Amino acid sequence: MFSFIDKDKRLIDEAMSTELVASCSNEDEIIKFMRYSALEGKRLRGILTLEFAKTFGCSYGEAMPYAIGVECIQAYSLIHDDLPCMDDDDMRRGKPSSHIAFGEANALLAGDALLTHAFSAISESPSAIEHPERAVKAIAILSKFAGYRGMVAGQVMDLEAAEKVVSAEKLSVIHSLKTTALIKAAVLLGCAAAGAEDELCALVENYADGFGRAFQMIDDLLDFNGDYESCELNSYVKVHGEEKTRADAQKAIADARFALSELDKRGYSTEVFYGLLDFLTARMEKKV
Ligand code: GRG
Repeated sequence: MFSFIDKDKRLIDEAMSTELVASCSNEDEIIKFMRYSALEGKRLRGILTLEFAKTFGCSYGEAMPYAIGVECIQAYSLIHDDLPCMDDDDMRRGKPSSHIAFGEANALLAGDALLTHAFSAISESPSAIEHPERAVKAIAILSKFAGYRGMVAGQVMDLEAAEKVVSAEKLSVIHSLKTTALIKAAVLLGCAAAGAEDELCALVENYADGFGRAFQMIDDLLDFNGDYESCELNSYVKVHGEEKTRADAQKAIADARFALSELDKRGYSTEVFYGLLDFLTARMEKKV
């Protein structure tokens, strides 16, 4: 049912593996640390980039550096998020976190190197030579949504929210910055790779908004073990309860579907994007 996800994931995995190689012996160690964390994951953000680029007329090959860019940012954020000074998690993507495997300093540096490489992947791509304005736009999008106006701001607020009870309104802002911002960046990178018009970018951003909200709610549902006492203060389930979280996730998916229907009306092929929403629903129902 989700074979297109597996196919795109394989393409991104191969491209990341080809991208992250040492060009001289000085780079061996840091490349090893980067590859350890960056060659894993579901690749949902990279898939969004590739598929929106394709929908608006750009080949997978041309769009791949943009997908690599967003996946490098994703990998860096998870390495840093796992550090003892942040969420302090020993396991990530089914294996020991970067700082457990290589020590805290090396994990910090692997994250830094992936963060900075995201911008090299885009700016050194063939697309940047042919369409420099698309690459510049993509870099502006990625730095805005991943930085202090997006994911990093969300992380700062999230750390605070882990310590004290937060209002529903504040939690919604935190999740939109911490999680939805990078998902918006992913879809907008696909638009930028294809040089899509602003009107289309706005519709696609609406899709990402519903997708991102649902994604975080479902992540919180999957983390919930049925015990509200031990549930994290900054979890959607803790603030709203399990039943409402499920209902709100369904509503957010419906909002994303509505955004797609606007693209349908304009004649674009959107089947894969409905498929990705079905994947989120299947995740919520623990079917994938
Ligand atoms: C450290 C600057 C900085 C930011 C960290 C993304 C983030 C901010 C923290 C990660 C912690 C977390 C659980 C965030 C919510 C978003 C989320 C569920 C990320 C995990 O995304 P998946 O499930 O991961 O797509 P994979 O491994 O598939 O890439």
